[in-house]
Amino acid sequence: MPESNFVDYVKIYCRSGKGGRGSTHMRRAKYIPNGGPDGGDGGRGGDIILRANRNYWTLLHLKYERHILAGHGESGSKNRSFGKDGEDKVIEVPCGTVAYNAETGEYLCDVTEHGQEVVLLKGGRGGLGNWHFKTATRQAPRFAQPGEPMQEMTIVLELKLLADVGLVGFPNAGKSTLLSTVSAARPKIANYPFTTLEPNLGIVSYRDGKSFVMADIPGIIEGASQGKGLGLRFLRHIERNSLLLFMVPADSDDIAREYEILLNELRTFNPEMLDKQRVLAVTKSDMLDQELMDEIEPSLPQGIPHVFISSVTGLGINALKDLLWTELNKESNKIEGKIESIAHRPKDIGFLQQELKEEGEDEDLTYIDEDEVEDLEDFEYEEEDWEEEDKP
Ligand SMILES: Nc1nc2c(ncn2[C@@H]2O[C@H](COP(=O)(O)OP(=O)(O)OP(=O)(O)O)[C@@H](O)[C@H]2O)c(=O)[nH]1
Ligand SMILES: [Mg+2]
Repeated sequence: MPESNFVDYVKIYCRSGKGGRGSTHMRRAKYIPNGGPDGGDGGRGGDIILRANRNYWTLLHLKYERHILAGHGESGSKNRSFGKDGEDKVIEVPCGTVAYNAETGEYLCDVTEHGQEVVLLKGGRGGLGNWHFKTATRQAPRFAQPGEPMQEMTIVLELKLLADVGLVGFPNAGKSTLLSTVSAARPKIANYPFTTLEPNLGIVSYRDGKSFVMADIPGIIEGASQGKGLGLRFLRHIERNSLLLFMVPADSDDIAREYEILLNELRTFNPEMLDKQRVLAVTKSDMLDQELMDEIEPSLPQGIPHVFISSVTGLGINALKDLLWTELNKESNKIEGKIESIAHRPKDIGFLQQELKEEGEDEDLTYIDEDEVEDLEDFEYEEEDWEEEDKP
């Protein structure tokens, strides 16, 4: 979806800063002929941090910043002076963003609460200066520690909207109309399929100042899991909803069958979607009279609570809100638990490559900084250099 501003999938390259090297300086001053080692420690390299920010709604801003590089630590210097720490880089993302390793598909983390931070890549520690290595038998160490190396990784960020109720239905079922009736959201509504091309969120006010969030997503059709219609990519936005509201219009030939088709597409996308609580709304019920409703009632799918509604006349809207509120507040539907169970899965590598291609995110982002190549030959970095006892 290149021309859309709703960006929910982006690949970026991240690199933390390397640690500054320790200094090997020897003190030299008038009247102090052998001043001994006084080389200071190198600074810490900057971290790459992912932070949830409720002021962002999409990942659009990252499309223009594909390379995120933290600062390097500076080298230590004479007089035991510390090198300056490298600058951390914070990637601000909307709440509900999930990060994966773009090469392996490994799940890295997600951030859901405003202000929540996760260090994606740690900056290298600075090397110790030579004065740390002075011993009784080694008065003038001419070596110091190198800084720890930087880390780099290409990551995929995926936004999964956090809403309480997700709307599921064929195109034209009246999903956007319902959202506009119960919330201040103003999604586009029209009498043709696929009016909605990107998800909309609305806040539904309930009694006594209570509220919940509803997500309207593009319609689903039979075969969506094979890419028909707009496919299933938008389903990720209702993956974390604790409740799914199925919407089938009153004039459908077979409501129960339409419901089964929807269920089946969801199952193909992710079987765990079926663990969620479901409610069925028979929409556009202003086209029915009581007699017709009584006639339809027995043919409705079993084991799922239903309401006849009309966004036009307001029929059943309060009953629907009551039902949604009650279901949402059942202990078993609390969103936290569901997030754990559903979002944290690695991506299969073949699937990931396919997905990157479809999203137009398969460009190679590898980053090489010419200035830095020269640094590597200087010294070998060894893990043992970093044993705790080396520290002062
Ligand atoms: N009679 C009647 N018509 C309705 C009702 N709700 C929606 N409609 C009409 O149904 C058509 C489709 O409504 P939308 O809300 O755009 O449907 P949608 O499910 O969001 O459709 P997509 O975005 O294409 O998936 C519009 O012409 C609406 O005016 C209703 O309660 N009664
Ligand atoms: Mg719509």
